[in-house]
Amino acid sequence: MSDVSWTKQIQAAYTLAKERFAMPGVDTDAALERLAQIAISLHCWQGDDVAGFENPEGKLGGSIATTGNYPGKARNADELRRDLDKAYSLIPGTHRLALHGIYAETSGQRVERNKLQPEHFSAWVDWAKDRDHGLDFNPSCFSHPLADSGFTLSSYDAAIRQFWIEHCIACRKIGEHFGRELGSPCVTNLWIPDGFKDIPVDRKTPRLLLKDSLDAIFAEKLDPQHNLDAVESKLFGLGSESYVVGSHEFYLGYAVANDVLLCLDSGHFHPTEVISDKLSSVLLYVDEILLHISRGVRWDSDHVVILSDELRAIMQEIVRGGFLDRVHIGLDYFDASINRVAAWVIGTRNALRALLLALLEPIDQMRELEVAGDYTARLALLEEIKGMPFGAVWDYYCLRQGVPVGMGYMDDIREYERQVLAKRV
Ligand code: RNT
Ligand code: ZN
Repeated sequence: MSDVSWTKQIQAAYTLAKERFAMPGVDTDAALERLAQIAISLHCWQGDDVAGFENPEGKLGGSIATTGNYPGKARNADELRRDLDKAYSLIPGTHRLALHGIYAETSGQRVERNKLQPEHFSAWVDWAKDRDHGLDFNPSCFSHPLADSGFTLSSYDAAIRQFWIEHCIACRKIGEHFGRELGSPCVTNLWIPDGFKDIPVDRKTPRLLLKDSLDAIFAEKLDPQHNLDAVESKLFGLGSESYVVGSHEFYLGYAVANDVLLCLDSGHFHPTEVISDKLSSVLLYVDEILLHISRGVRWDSDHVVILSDELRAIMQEIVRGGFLDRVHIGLDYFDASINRVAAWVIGTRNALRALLLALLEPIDQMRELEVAGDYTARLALLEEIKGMPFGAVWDYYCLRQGVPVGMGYMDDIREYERQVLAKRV
């Protein structure tokens, strides 16, 4: 089929879909306009299996692991930026990038993590400015000799704690710099791996130590127009199966008491526990949330995001609750067994598709039925809207945003693989 008739078909399908959605009162044009304003924060670490540039040959540590050795991973910042450019070009809309401390560019010099400065990220800032990507940031409290004991900010060793406190303070300042330079607040998210493989006798002291460390890190107030602090919990990790210092209760309490953002990672809870149900509760008590959208599979918390029921439920909660301006949507997964650019594109497109599905709900009608106690009609409607012509709206959005429609993006990725990734040996 020629490009012209393909385009005409997509437009014709959209016109029909628009009419169909108008029946229950949904305005598809308005939904697409809203979707175009939402920036998802892509995670730089999918591009190189969380290696970073400090010691790319070093072993990944800290209860996170990648499996697979798909060829073509980015070996330096230029390659990573090039891969990211390719990914963004296949995703509709304008999006952000989340960096990690270990992605500093130090011109071959060894710079300790507690000495990192904004200048070590200047190439990232130039790149982001050029492309209108906001930046988010993360201290890297893993894959480092001072994290080998399994403890960082909650270590019994004061010198170890101090090193990581200094690293986190340095990262907040870098985040503030990003926010100021780019005119959009940087969410600086703190996650630490601290925990025990086997049953501890003292669950209390490491938490007291972590609380003190956090107080030291956040002591200096930074302008929220430039930097927003977030804290991320976890239930268990590889090697910290029995006890994680920074649990959900720990950080929920900390976020409420100290007015910082709570980061909810969808892979960090019990396998049957979902974060979609937490949003409306947590947002009663904290101003803003950071999401790490991920996909847990058995013991892994970091599979590529698919258009699952839970992803849809998360986005429904955000849209139905009117929380779009209070929830920062970031991604967090790493799969080294498939094309890494495709992993970004597939996961991000799915996050956007779930958002669009949520924006296309006849929410007034749904709510009316619930308030009236008509649960029969509520169920019927919820099932009925699953069959609405959503795909036609999504295709049209991709077309209008100038990115490939449908599987078209895989042609670009295959070509990029041949031209660029395959040559990285
Ligand atoms: C780890 C956390 C954390 C990391 C990244 C690399 O369990 O989810 O967010 O995945 O910071
Ligand atoms: Zn995470």
